[in-house]
Amino acid sequence: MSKKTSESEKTQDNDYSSGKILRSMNTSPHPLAQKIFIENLELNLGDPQLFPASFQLENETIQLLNSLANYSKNTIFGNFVSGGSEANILGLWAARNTFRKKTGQKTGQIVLPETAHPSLLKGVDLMGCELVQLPVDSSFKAEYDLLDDLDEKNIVAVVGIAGNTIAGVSDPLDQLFKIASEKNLWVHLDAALGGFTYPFLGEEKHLLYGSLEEGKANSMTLDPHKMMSIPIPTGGIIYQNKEMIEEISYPIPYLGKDAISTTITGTRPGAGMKALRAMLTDPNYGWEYYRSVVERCHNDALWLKAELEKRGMKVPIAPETVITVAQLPSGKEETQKLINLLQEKGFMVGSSQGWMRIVVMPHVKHEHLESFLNVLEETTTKMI
Ligand code: 0PR
Repeated sequence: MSKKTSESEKTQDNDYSSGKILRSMNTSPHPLAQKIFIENLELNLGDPQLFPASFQLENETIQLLNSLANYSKNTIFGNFVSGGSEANILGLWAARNTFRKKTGQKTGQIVLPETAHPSLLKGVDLMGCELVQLPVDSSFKAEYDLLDDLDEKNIVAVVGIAGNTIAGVSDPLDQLFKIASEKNLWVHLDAALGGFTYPFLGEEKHLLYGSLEEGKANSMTLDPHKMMSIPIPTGGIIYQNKEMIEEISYPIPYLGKDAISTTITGTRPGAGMKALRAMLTDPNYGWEYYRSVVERCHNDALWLKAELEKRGMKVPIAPETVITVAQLPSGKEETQKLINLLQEKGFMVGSSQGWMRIVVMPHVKHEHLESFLNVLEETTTKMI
């Protein structure tokens, strides 16, 4: 590639350090995470015979995460994968195969809130299951009462989202767990955003505390390349226990007796796992460092709500995590026009179902939001 081409490609791409990427759940990798990631480019977690120490470390890192975030008081099982999408597909795959074993039925229904990330729709398609979409209320939360209208004998899995893509809020998980345990349903939680935001916010018994224990979720998506600032690609899938993955465990005999693949990809990068482990165990960083980052992002999302309201925008909910959604009082179409104008000015804000979404990730600093508000004010004044 000529120097010229690579430079022009670079200038066309957006850069997190500009402070203008306000819709991404990804962020700039932390410098320590980046250093450790680069040092581990050879590492393949799909080959435990060649990388026995790292294979062991993967499990230890999953248990470390669990002990810090308290998803379960028991020993859990999990893998580092390519991202939230692969993790969601794995959760549905494990659910579908378990359903097949339990019922002898080939296929059934997967129940998802309307706010589900497209990767879950891909998962339903790949599993050859029927999609049942649940409406959400005015706070973007799923209405699980409607599960009572379905025949539980046909349900493969029900999904709950902890920190949804549109508004960063969580579905009513207590209600979901209650219905699912009465009906004995597999629950998959998509905590790609919430897995590493809720544990840092609120009381000690945060929203996901104990959520991977018996009678609650069977599987849960985590995504360290979002809030944990680990380089892409680093996702995670965790399960209540090892039994959950029995039906998706494939021995790889030519790689030795320990080689049992429980993920979609065979060759699997371990660099992200190493980077996350380094961040969690470094005396200068660790869990409390992440708490300060998440608290700052959450507080800025709350501050932004108030500032947008001062400027006449409608903000339907207080941010639970790091996303602020807003709309112009003149409605969805005008809001979409505003989003387009802001994008022309370089501010990449999110757009979903007529709402403007601002995602306050670690690369978004308070002063970036201040500049954004100035441009927003200028733009809305001209629109009237
Ligand atoms: N689950 C939830 C709740 C998500 O929001 C996302 C992605 C995923 C799963 C899938 O995760 P992976 O992207 O790791 O497979 N959420 C954002 C989205 O697609 C990611 C994103 C990234 C958005 C960059 C915008 C952007 O510029 O909406």
